[in-house]
Amino acid sequence: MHDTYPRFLEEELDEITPEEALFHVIPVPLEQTVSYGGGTGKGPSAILRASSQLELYDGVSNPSEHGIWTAPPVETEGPLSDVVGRIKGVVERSFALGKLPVLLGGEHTVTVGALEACRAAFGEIGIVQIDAHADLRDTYEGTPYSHACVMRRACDMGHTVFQAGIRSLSLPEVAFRKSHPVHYLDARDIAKHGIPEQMLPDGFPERIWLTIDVDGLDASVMPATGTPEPGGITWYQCHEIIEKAVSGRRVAGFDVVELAPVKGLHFPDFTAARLVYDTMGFVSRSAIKESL
Ligand SMILES: [Mn+2]
Repeated sequence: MHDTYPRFLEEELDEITPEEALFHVIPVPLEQTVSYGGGTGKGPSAILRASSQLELYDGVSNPSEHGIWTAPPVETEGPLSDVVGRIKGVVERSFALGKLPVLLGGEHTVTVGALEACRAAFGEIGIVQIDAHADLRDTYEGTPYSHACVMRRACDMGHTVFQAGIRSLSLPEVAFRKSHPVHYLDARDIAKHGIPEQMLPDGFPERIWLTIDVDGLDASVMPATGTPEPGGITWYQCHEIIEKAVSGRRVAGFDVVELAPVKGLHFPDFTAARLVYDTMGFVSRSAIKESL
């Protein structure tokens, strides 16, 4: 069966043009470097289908008032350098319209295209990552475009990284964090001490990209992902991290990646759709608005 790509919240919202929408939802069904469990290629389609079950009210506001447009899926066949270039191009088109791209992965590599677009449009910015894994490897299984290398590429581009929820690191990644501008709030520290009032360090860039790997959440909340780790953050800790990351900052865009749907288990798909919509809510309420 072919994956279908309905619009985000298709059953609730009338179709609008890219110019009318703040949020540009961009499905990127990339699955090429997966190293453990597969299925991330089906993530974007599952999120879009599950989004039809969302309520427009997110508990605080109606994020859809700002307009949500859904792009056709990005072509993800072919060499990864080409795929990353296509993602960069799509994100740049959203930036050119003054809009906020929302990428649906797909494996975490999709973020590399977005971060290249950020660099071209805005220069060096801050990257806030929610994840179980540091993703700071230089190469993994022979490619620099592996999902395990995404934040290393961000550092190569000169972006400043803040990572939250991490609980899986290689020894070279531990060393890299000490010698580069990588800030972190690991899952172990969140479990012990919670999330500090001032979460991002002094001097962290005002403009950010938010990248949410769903495996940052605990597996009891999010079992549908390829490389699970025990001891993840809760749903409301995830909310708190997102809110503290975007409050008073300029949000270039965000992505939600690494959902690997499990046949017959639909709650994780809905959880991912809700995460996308709730993040739109935090961004539309708390971020500095440039393009509303
Ligand atoms: Mn991860």
